[in-house]
Amino acid sequence: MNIGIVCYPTFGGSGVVATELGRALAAKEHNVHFISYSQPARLDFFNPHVFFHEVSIYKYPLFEYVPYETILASKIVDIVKQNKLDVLHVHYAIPHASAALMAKNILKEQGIDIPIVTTLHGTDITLVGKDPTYEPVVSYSINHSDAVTAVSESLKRDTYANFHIEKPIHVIPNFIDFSRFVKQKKEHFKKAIAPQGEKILVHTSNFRKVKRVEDVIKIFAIVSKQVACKLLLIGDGPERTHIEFLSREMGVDDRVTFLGKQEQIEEILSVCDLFLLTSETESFGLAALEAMACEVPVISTNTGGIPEVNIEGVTGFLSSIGDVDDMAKNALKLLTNDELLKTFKANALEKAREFRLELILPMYEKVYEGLIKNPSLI
Ligand code: GMT
Repeated sequence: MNIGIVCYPTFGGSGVVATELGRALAAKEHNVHFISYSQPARLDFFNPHVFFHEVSIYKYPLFEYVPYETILASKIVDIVKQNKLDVLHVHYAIPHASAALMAKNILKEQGIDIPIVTTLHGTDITLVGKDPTYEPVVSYSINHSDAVTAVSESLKRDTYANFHIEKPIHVIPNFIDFSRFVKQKKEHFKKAIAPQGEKILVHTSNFRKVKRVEDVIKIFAIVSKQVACKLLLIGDGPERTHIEFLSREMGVDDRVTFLGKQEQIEEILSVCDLFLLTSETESFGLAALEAMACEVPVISTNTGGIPEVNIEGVTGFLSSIGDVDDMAKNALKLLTNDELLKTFKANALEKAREFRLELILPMYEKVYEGLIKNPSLI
């Protein structure tokens, strides 16, 4: 198939899923055309079946704000025609789905019918999308896409609850590529971070408010009073300066390392003992799945789709949003009992295997094939 993928190029979850999906489709010799405003973070490899088309922004002096959606729609029209795309898959509703629909209508007038698959990822529904500033366009875009997928049962429920949706929504969860995400022997690295054999806790995110990274610091402050441990913070974003300040204020900055954005997360996860995910809302929690694949159990909130990934008392523990005392208590349960920690590490890996690429990729292929062969079946 010739498949177009529209996504954000950043380290955010939707961009990562889109890129990994494209990479996997290309490995099966589908031709994959990425359309984005810059090269996606994980698209730094050569494959003869992968193509990148940059949406270049032309800013006319009259515009105070660049009409990105218009530029994107025009680019999609061009790419679909030039590359004879069979299907267009857009990740994150805003503004990708509406731009795709505009392109679809233009192409229809030229005798080309391009099926649109929209994947809802999370904040496009739970946070930004349901705001009245966006809601009518998001509802319209979902209802007029040819197929709609959501990354968890929870996100599917939220979409029906917050929007007037008449379309079926297919749940296709986030996935993990075990050829990459696997626990590696990195003893030298572990020694450098925790020379006294301290336990290593880790959090990775885009440091937005929704991640409640301040709770990670609060949990660590409680835990590190009882167990010798270190905290690694991976990622960057608007809250980082505030979090650095908080870690100094709470007197834990000597045990906290800010690693910034990292490409080889699996190498870091390989030396970690616990993953902390404190989000206010989280449609799936790809970061937790990546940790679990590297045998790291998860201490998390119980919001959104997290309970579909992190299983209470099996792969980790779940607490109410903001309940840092409970999350610290749960972390200590594992950090003070090596046998239990070992069991949870094995369980985390076993659960992560349910989301392996080989199982999830055919779900997307089935949606594409169904649309191409018989649009009315989807
Ligand atoms: O806010 C983020 O974490 C980024 C966001 C995105 O769409 O780029 O991530 C969402 O999509 C991921 C991939 O499907 C999910 O695993 C994340 O749970 C989801 N984030 C939230 O719902 C906050």
